[in-house]
Amino acid sequence: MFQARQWSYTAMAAGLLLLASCGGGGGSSPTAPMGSPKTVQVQIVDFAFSPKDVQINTGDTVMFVLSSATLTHTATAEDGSFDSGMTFNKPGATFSHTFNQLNTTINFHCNTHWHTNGMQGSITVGNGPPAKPGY
Ligand SMILES: [Cu+2]
Repeated sequence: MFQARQWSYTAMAAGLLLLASCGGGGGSSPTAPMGSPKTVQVQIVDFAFSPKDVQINTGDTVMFVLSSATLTHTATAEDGSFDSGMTFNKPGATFSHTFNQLNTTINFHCNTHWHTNGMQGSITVGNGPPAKPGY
């Protein structure tokens, strides 16, 4: 005779470790809120700044570049915040200044050709007021 034996197996789930990875959900880093500081070039061509009026944001840099053979120029702020002096001693010479002001307009000129050639310009930082008339 046959005895049907039912073997009950107790399945022992041993050693199964479910490793739940903690994702956190913060994968993507936000971009810089104000954007990266940039450098704007102003060429000194003959007896003029080009462009003569520049719009930048706080933290940006303006780099003046001598692009002609005349050497006796300066880039001088009327409020004294920067002054290149006679650094434009050869074509390609540069003078850079970083503007950390908020909402300001800085009028500047060339000391040598300001009155004779109207060699002047303005740098508006953020929402600065309009440049002085003629700048
Ligand atoms: Cu000049």
